[in-house]
Amino acid sequence: MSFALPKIRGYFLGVLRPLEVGFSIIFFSFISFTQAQKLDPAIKTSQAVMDGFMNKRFGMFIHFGPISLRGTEISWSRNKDVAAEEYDNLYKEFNPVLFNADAWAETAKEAGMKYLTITAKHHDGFCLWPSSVSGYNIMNSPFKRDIVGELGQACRRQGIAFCIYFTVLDWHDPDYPIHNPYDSTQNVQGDMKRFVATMKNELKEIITRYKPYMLWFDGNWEKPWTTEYAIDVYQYIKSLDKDVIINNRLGKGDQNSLSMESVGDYLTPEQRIGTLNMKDPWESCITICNQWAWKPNDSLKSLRECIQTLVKTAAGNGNLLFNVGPMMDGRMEARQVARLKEMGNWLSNYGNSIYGTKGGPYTPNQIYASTRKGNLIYLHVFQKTGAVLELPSFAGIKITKAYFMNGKELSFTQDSGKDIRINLPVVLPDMVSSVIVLELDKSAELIPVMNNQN
Ligand code: JFZ
Repeated sequence: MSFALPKIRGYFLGVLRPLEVGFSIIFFSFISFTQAQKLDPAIKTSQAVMDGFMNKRFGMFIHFGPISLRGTEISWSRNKDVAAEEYDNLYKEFNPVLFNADAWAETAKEAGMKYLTITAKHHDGFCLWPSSVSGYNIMNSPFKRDIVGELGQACRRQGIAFCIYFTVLDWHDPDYPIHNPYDSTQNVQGDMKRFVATMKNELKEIITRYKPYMLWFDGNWEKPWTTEYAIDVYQYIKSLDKDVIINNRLGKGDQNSLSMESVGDYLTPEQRIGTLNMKDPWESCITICNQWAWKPNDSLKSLRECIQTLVKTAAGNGNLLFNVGPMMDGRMEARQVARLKEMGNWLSNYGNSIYGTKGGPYTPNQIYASTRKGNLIYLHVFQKTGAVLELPSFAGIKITKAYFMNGKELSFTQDSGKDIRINLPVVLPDMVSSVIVLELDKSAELIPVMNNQN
């Protein structure tokens, strides 16, 4: 808004001489201007819908497209590892014949994931659905099948909420002014008005045809995209489906906060676990390997790292969108599928300590993290540092019982003014993350967040 304000100020000061009048007009025009820049709160996604989303805690992110033929990063390798000319022609060979939507949805289900987000269109502009708006789509590849549609159906069969990733920048579309993020001399005039009109038509197709639960926007940082466009698109989406959830990368501004500039419902820290936040909903997107799209022999995170990432995310009151990049033949890598299954096994034992919980009251650290629900605190212990686990106490609330989840009771002390002390056995029951349940005499949600360090 800083770009438009001087204009308004100059105009009014030139016309109206008395200073106070001038200032009050500047003030009021500023107010009305910022209001024009803001979303009508009445159309924002409801609290009930957001609560439903945040209760899910664990979802699958899928980055997939013709670039899987090269094994380099989606969109970002265009003009870098792969010449643009070559990259933009990969779709002619894109034929993932072993793609099986049910297999992907089952893998997500078995991992304990409750939602799934597919890159319908990434920054390279390729559409994984049969779009009547853009010809650069899956029907012009040898595969000729609606990957987005088949996956949406499979997710519904598995009871997984189906979500769609859609970028607001498109380095392939001639109407978009930037074609090569690495070389500004290739920037052209473009036609943002027409580009946004195209985008809205694509979104209309996506929303009416696939009924996504959530839209995961991205690519908001480049200059041609403005808050005005973001507000316009948000309003447009809500006119088609008032309940669709929208992440905060539709608007400009920091992905890690909900600011004046942000247009969207929740924060999106990337490749890191978000910080504990009891106020703003958030979702960390993190890769199971290093690259978003499939890369041969990419290093796979250990089960320990996968589980602790999920636990620390829930303990910070956030969701985890865990990314898998399927191979060029349409299958997910067996070792990644196996890792996801291991996560699902852990969740089948300890899922109650993750789904539908709130984060806190303890701030996650190297030794432990906690979640809470009703009068229970779920204490996740990652490692043992001695025979006793010491935790800062809370006032006015008593622990009535402590036990390992699905296991034996533990002795503890909670004396006023002193730390809580829980006596641990010689060996913790779970190698990756052991869960101790603390039963309280009041709601655990009454406890303020504790800034415990270790
Ligand atoms: C974005 C995408 O660019 C990335 O490919 C992936 O889809 C991820 C989930 O989201 O990540 C970013 C965002 C911003 C920058 C780089 C990667 N940036 O500003 O350099």
